[in-house]
Amino acid sequence: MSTTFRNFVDGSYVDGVAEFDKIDPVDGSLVGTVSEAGAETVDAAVRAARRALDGAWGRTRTADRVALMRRVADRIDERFEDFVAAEVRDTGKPVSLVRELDVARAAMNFRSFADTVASAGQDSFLTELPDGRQALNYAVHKPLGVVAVIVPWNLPLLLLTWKVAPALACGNAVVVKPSEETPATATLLAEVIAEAGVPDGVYNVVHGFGPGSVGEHLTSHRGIDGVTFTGESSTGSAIMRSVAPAVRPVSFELGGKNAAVVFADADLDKAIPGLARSTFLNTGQVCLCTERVYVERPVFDDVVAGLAKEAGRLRLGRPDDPGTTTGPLISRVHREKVQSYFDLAVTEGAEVVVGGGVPDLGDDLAAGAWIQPTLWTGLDNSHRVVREEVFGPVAALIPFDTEEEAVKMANDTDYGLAAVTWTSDLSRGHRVAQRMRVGMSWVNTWYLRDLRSPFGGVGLSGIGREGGLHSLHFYTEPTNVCVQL
Ligand code: NAD
Ligand code: 6OD
Repeated sequence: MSTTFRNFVDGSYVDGVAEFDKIDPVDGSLVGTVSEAGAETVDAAVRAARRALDGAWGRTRTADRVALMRRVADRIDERFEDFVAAEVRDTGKPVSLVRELDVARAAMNFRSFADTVASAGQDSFLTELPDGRQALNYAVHKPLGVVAVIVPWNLPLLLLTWKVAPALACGNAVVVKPSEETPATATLLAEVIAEAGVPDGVYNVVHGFGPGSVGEHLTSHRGIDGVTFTGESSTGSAIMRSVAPAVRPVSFELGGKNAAVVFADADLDKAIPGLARSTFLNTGQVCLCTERVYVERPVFDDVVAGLAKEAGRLRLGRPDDPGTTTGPLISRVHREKVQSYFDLAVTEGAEVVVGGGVPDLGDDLAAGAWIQPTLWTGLDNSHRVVREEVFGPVAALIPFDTEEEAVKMANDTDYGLAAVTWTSDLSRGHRVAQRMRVGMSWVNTWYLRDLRSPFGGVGLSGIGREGGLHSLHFYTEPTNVCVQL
């Protein structure tokens, strides 16, 4: 039976103005039909969100919202396998990965932001004037309002809930636009949020594309009070232009061209599997993935050989096969982009250590979006494939001779999202990690998360930080109250 993913507005599933197909990247089969929202659907969603804020939702106590967020988390746990199935169908990721990462984090996002909001304090100041008068200054933190939440396809539920959980915990109402590639989990979350008791109009979903479609209708709507967005840097620029006339705040988590630096003193038994994980996890489709690996010259050949061996161990296959480690890319369109970088790398003089093409996985999977994990040597920072985000399972390995040179090469990028330093020298680990011009700098690990920590990027990688209290800063507007005593 074919599924239709419908929009969710003011507590009901509604049709939009057109339909498009959602294709399974595993084998090219039809997952279902998506109901594309029109400008009027977006308008209805924004108005519903405003009504919710003006009504009972706008008067909820923090403690009640915290309890609701915990109920949403519990309900996600109860419907865990439904979310897993939906995410797997949309993305083609291995089931094990979706269980461990995507769906587990969705519940954790709601619990973590419930805790953060429950325990958040605030500053107050006793102001003393020269003439002896005193005043008490404090701030009330009000919800930002109607928040547009626009998310990509690579970690659809994880990234959606990373934004929806703090937004709702702070008392906002949201209009969510999932990626056109991954409509399923945002739609299912609507059911779960309603079942948990969140009132109508607080969580709305509009499906469709970006430019000239739902994304643009939403970001240019005068009824929204802010935009939180995760996706490509160029989309971030377009959204900035769209919200500029109304001067709305934005929080942007954008692209990356992340570096790993491996010093000769690193424990290679840990560094090489660590590099394999940071390069190939989710078929390289994590914004934090490593695409540049700088290796101290004495261990360069060992690291190249070790990482190539790890790449050879990856098993591409159907999501429900327990042996599968690696799924397809999200779509044939994205594969064309990745393949264009494969061609460019060769033109730019790369030596292809492993991969570089499309695997033959048999007739069943021939219509999928499969790609080979790929490693290059023979490139440097002047090459486009070392400067532009590929967003696939690829890395260029480049030797270095001094710590100074390694830091300089790692920081020689327009992006600034994440970095990894592999070393056994603790002082060097701290020193190099701090010098990285990025939002997140890991040492001897990668993508180890504490949801209270600031998350975001510098340069082309974003604006602002989310996570813990940083999220609360974006999703609330403080009003300073000054009372003369
Ligand atoms: P994308 O920018 O193409 O799309 C993201 C979302 O924006 C989608 O829902 C899309 O429909 C929408 N969109 C596109 N154009 C729009 C417009 N003009 N107005 C409003 N909405 C618009 O990104 P993608 O291809 O879905 O995701 C991959 C990109 O996301 C990569 O660049 C990756 O690095 C980045 N990303 C960054 C982070 C982070 O935390 N920094 C996390 C995940 C992904
Ligand atoms: O783990 C997170 O909270 C997060 N925002 C991850 C982003 C990954 C990018 O693809």
